[in-house]
Amino acid sequence: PKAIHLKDYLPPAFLVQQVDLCFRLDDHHTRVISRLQLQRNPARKEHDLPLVLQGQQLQLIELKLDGRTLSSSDYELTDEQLTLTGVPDSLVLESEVEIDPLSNTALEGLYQSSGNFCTQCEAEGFRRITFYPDRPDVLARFTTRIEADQSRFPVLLSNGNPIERGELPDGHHFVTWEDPFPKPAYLFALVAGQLHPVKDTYTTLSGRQVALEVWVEKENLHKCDHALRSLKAAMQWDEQTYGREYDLDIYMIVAVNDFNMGAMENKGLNIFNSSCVLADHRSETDMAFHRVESVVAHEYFHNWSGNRVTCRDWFQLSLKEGFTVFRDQQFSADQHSPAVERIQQVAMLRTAQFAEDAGPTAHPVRPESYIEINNFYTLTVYEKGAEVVRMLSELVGRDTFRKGSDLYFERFDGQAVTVEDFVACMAEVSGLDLSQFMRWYSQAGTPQLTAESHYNPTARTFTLTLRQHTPATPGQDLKEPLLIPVKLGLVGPSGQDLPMEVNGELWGQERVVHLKEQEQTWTFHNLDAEPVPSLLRGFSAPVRLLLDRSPEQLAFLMTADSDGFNRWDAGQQLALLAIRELINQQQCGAAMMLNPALIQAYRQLLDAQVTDPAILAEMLQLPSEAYIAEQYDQVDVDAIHLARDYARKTLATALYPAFLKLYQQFAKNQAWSAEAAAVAGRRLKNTCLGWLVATESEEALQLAQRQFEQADNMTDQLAALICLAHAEDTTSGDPALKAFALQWAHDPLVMDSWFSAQVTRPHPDALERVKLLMAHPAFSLKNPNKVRALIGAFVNQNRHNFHRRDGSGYALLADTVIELNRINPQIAARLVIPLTRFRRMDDYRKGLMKNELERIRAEKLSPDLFEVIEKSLA
Ligand code: HT7
Ligand code: ZN
Repeated sequence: PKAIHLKDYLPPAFLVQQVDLCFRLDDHHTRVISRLQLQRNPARKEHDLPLVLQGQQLQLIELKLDGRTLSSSDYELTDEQLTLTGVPDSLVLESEVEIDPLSNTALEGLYQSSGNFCTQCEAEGFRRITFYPDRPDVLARFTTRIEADQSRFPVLLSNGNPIERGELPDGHHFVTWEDPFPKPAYLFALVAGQLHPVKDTYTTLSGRQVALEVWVEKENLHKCDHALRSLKAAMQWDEQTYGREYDLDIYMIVAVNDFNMGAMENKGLNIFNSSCVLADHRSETDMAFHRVESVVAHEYFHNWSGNRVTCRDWFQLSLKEGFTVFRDQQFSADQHSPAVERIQQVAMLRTAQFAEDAGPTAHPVRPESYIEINNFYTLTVYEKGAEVVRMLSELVGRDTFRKGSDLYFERFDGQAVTVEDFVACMAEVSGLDLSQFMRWYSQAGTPQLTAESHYNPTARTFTLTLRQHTPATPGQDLKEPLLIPVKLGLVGPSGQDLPMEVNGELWGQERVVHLKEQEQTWTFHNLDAEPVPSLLRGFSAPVRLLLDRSPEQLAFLMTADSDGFNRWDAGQQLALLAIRELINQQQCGAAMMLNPALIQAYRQLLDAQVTDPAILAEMLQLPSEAYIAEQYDQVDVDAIHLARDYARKTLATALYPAFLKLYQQFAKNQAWSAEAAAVAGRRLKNTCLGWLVATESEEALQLAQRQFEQADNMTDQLAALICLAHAEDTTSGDPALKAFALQWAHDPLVMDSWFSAQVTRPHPDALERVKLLMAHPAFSLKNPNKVRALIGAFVNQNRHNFHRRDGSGYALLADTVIELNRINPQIAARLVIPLTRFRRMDDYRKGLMKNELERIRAEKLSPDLFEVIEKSLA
């Protein structure tokens, strides 16, 4: 497979005005008849460029040019494309191909899920449906006629509006859909099957009625209300916040069980992984409700940021994804607690995205080359991309950002554009020079930000020096300084924000400073006592902050900082400090002793009046093993696990009565409600239950057992199940696991949680459980949700068991990846990632991991897996 480079971009040689498709659906022999009206692109003046259409796994039946049937000597056909030379400037190309949807386990193009037909065309799936210039800068109007057996496939859906329907011979029927908006082929969608709608309507700001429909299997009809409510909230929010109205008369969401990612924003016909649409409190947790709301909103927001204005090429993926993630994050912050939302986003970014940025597959937010674009739907493109947009909004200010986005949508409506086009709009409306800022798009790696400060009591000055350094990443040794917005404040001894004065200028109590050089110093005047700096408030830039702070300073900021995010972060850093001490003690062979400052800080949290249970629940989470590992160049997985576990047990034992009191307080009056206060209460209560069970007290296990039996909602039931299944006594969870499986055997989404609960347990038998459960009738390697719930959960969330010194965790992953390489290359290439992160492991494990990668490399690999394996072994 060969790499594609951004620098080689050329506009398409031909444009498509109109596409008319006809599908004759059949399990193994679907016919796709296409009629393309094509024209030479005036932007490509070169004479006689050939017409190149992509096509994969298509059996060509017939090809006609301007009505004349072509013979095989009239064109060149390979496994990847169809080339016609010497064609006129304007032409009609008709093709008929046959495809085999039932054998399609890659879940790209047209395939079947639970007996229903569906499509996934982003990024390059349309070429598996018909011959087409399958690139996002070719926008065309589509009509789609679908013909199928009426009893098996009563519902036939595609993009846009239905314009005709009727009966056909032999029990068949058809529906024709017309999408008035020109779109790239990656936004095409088709669904056919036995599905049922839940309907609603939305009246837009300008008074247009939009029909809303969520299509699901019959047994899931009771799980659609939350998605519909979320959709309406998102539609209203986008009108109010970005001035964006919906443009078609109908908006459909379809839930399917087999899906490679979360959801897909096809024009007017979103297709969703059922896990991101369905939500009922008896079977889905509060976290699942939140995911449904944010994914529904995300896909809806794409209607403008992605569909109306799309990407010129796939290198610009973050143009739509980074911006849309930023938009869905803003939406969630407005619907819930902004501080809690930010804490959860950053916790994920700092572990998973930072790890990606430090690993062998590190790439810029806008990559410069790829072999398989599916490998670039990453945390860097999505989450770091959203951080880059957030920084832009911080730099230009919220109101100006809105002006910039208005300009962007207006200027580029109906076009396929670049990251430069977006940033240029922000520069134009703000008057800022954003040329240095563009480096955020082109430089990979997480910048390190070092801070040093000095207080001079005589001069009453405080100097703050910030230094930036971005470590080398594969293929990028030298990094230039970035423009880093650092939001900061100075906290005085009694906990108040101090007014800041710099060079005679009054800055107020909070300011975003622009770090542009490698090193910059600011001097603050008129300070009577030494302040504690509060840096990077709200996590104003995606950087690693390196700052020496004492446990006392951190404990102080934990209560005094006026920034909610930084209060939480001070707690995280304090816990990290204490856990690092425990790791050191182990590594020197000393007995572990938890720093009393951490116990004291937790005691203070627990003793205070609970004003915000949601924030308190976040404050009471210890840093994850993955985040702890992120702090080390050489990772000692066992020491990390033991140290964190020791910290947890010590804190739990020391503070048992306080955790119990809080648990009991929030366990009262617990009839389920969707209210924010109830959600926060459940999170706090279940956090406390986790702490209580960590002590292994009989009382705590009984509380968990009682909660498990009495719960009227999945949040409480699953939290209790996990407590029991993860308890030190390896068998204490078995009866509950059994009962749970019996209760929920009919619901595949709940069974996913059941799989995960077992394979994330800390016990040494976790790996054997994975193997056992792979043979369970509810498990299938063909279903990505199952793969993620079982193998994904084990390798990503059970680090010390995955990294067992006998290498069996690595071997299990390699075996699975080899099998998946044939079934679903996209999923295989994602699943293998933990194995590629061997560089920070000890030499022995490094050797084992590399051996497994070599074993995979010896197979006949898909381009997806080839790219990841080659990069990691380079
Ligand atoms: N734009 C979509 C990205 C996507 C995808 C979705 C489902 C299956 C395969 C996919 N490949 C790429 C999802 C989104 O970001 O909204
Ligand atoms: Zn998206």
